[in-house]
Amino acid sequence: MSEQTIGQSVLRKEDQRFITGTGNYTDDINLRGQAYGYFVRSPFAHATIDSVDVSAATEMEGVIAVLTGSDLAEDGLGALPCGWMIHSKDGSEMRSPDHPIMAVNKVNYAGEPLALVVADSIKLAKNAAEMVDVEYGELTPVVDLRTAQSEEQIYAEIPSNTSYEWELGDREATVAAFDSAAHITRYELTNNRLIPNAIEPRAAIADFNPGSEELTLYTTSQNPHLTRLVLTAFVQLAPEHKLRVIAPDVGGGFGSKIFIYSEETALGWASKRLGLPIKWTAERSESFLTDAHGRDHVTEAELALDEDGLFIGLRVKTLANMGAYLSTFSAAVPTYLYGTLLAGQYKTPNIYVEVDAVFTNTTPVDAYRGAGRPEATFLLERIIELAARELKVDPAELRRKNFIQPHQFPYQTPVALEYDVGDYEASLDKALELADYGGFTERRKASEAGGKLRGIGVSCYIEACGLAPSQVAGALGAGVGLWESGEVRVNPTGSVTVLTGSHSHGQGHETTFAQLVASRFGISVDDVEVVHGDTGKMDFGLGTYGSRSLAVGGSALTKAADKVVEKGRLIAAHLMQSDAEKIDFEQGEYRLRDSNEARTFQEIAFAAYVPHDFPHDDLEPGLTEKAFYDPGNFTFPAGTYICEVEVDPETGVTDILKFTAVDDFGTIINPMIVAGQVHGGIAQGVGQALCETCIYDAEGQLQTGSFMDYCMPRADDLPSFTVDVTSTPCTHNPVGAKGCGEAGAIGSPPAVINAITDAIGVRDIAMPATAHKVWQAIQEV
Ligand code: MCN
Repeated sequence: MSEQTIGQSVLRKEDQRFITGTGNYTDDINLRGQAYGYFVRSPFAHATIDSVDVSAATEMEGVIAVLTGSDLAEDGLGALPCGWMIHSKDGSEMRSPDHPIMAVNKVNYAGEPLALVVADSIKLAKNAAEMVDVEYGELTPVVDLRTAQSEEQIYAEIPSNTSYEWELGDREATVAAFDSAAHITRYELTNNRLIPNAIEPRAAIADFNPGSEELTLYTTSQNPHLTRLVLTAFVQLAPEHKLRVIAPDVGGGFGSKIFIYSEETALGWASKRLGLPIKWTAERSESFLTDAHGRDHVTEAELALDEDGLFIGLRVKTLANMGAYLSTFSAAVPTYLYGTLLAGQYKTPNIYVEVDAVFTNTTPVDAYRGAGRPEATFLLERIIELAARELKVDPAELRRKNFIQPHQFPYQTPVALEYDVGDYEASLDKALELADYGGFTERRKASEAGGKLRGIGVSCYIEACGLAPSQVAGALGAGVGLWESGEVRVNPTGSVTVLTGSHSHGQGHETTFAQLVASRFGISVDDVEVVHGDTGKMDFGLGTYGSRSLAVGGSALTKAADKVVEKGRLIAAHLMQSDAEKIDFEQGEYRLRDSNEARTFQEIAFAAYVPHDFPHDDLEPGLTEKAFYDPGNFTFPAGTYICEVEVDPETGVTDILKFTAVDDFGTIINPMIVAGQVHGGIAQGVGQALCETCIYDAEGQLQTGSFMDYCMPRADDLPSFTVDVTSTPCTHNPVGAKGCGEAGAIGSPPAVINAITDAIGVRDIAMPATAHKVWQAIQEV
């Protein structure tokens, strides 16, 4: 049977088990003799640890051990490293405080773990944790990002609480552009701190086998190989070949499960030390306190325009909150994932950005869906909106006028990136049409007649996905390569097992990667099984983040599948007693050109494993191929989002009436999955714009530590989205695909805020634009 499913909305294979409750999440796994871990955490944001007395807890029945940060330090384990080195503008290396797995002398954020109780049940472990007696010496916490650089030092070795002062772009040229500007628009903004909130909290089971000396860590990871590498090479938890990391079904991550955290690491160490399996599953309140948070910027920006309304310069100064420590990828987020995106879809010739990365006594901040790119897009799409209003021109047309044109690709921006391809006007036009932009004035009148305020907001985003290439990433400070591995194993009956180094935790790889490989071989998607998330099964891989999996992991699989096709051609040539050059492979058949002779893919697979008459030296049995793919560049998805809102002036409640998204993801494997990705991303972006925000009080206590206080968007906060696509296939990967997993979260916040400010007639409103804030703003108009 021949099947071509690329571009078809094949139903998600994995959903069968997810919706029938037969998935296998970390917390579903139970091992014989397993104990339970519970962490003692600091109640203070900033304090010395003067003493830790574990005696009462240790004596409790059912308690196996109470292990402290000091025990861990005695065993010689290293600190948790940051995997990206950033240099300040003066050339110095970023400053990074030691990030202990469990705190020993001092705690630097509320919730930081300092001891691990291991007991026969989770209830016993929790009770015993209450009995651990810690004496703290309270210190003044640094909480406010705006003043943190002039407050008391958190770490003796880090002046001004500043990790690095980074810059990108040509300062002098940008100053000159501003000097010649006909108009300058200024904008100060806060990009609010978010808490990731994946449905499945982090969890782990560490299982040390004293016989084989192998440590198996089942954990909710987006990148099990990276976890293994960091835990072995840097933390010295175990030798690399003795540590197996398995990330089974994972219920969402949105970035927060990329990082190497204290809890999973401490559990692995404790399992080795005690010689028994230990399980830990975060309670939701622990997730709020300890999963790396996202965003949290304070920015001043200026856009310079000439007399024709062309952008001639952009100047940006950002303070980025890093929290108490540099989490695994945090250093790259407000720098190479942010500053480099400030050209957006526009020809702005001069851009200069400065970023100060600042420590505070708060939970560490790292990549969260979009990571740096939503912050860049928000800034740009808001300041352009403001410029359009100041100049009294249509915001959509001001954007159009400044777009990079299709004939200008490849396009080198002034902030390091080279965009390979795009057609921004095509997406804008389609979105304007789908949103009926032209009919807005009439709709506004209708709303006014009903006592409501109506507004429309446009946002044209670009993002860089599939971080690449390794050489460039390395030169910019990355501690790892950014390629991906793939293996295609054709079984003797012609079914196929695909092993990938990327990881699916909601993105549907088991379907889309199967489509990719099945289409190449002309076989059914049902005959392809995608395996991921186990360092014991597949080659080293880099995992999933930065919407890289299809563009990088899918490309590796395409390369491996191509190798299989070529090997199959040799086998077919042998079977049909001809030359490989005369064999065509199409629609699942190897056909001898100009003849009726053919062999199916399945026949070739069988022959590969039953090589009774293979020429001994020339043809190896088997039909398995591997490939590693290191991309030549990022992929650059881009699009236009339009949000239309109605605000009730009596209550300040915003109702999103229509949300239109037109994206260019290049070649699309599964339109339904891609639309789902866009829907999810928009929901998160709308959440940031309307209701989500993380608040600390002056003592560094998290005020939004539960779903009672941290408002997540719900289905009834959202309209039915209108999503569509345009397509300029990526020019440098074999699939032609660009990433889609973060676009929605990147493009949507400025569209929502542009719409609300348009509706109520104010210049700005800070995210989240809650009903209270909107109502207040209306009173002040
Ligand atoms: N796809 C496609 N055609 C394209 C692009 C992608 O068919 N042109 C498909 C892919 O094959 C894959 C899905 O769309 O099935 C997403 O692909 P991609 O854009 O490559 O992104 P990743 O798979 O690398 O996923 C990472 C991305 C990120 S960075 C975050 S954060 C995020 C997101 O995906 N976290 C998610 N989407 C998520 N969705 C869920 N349900 N849960 C998360 O934690």
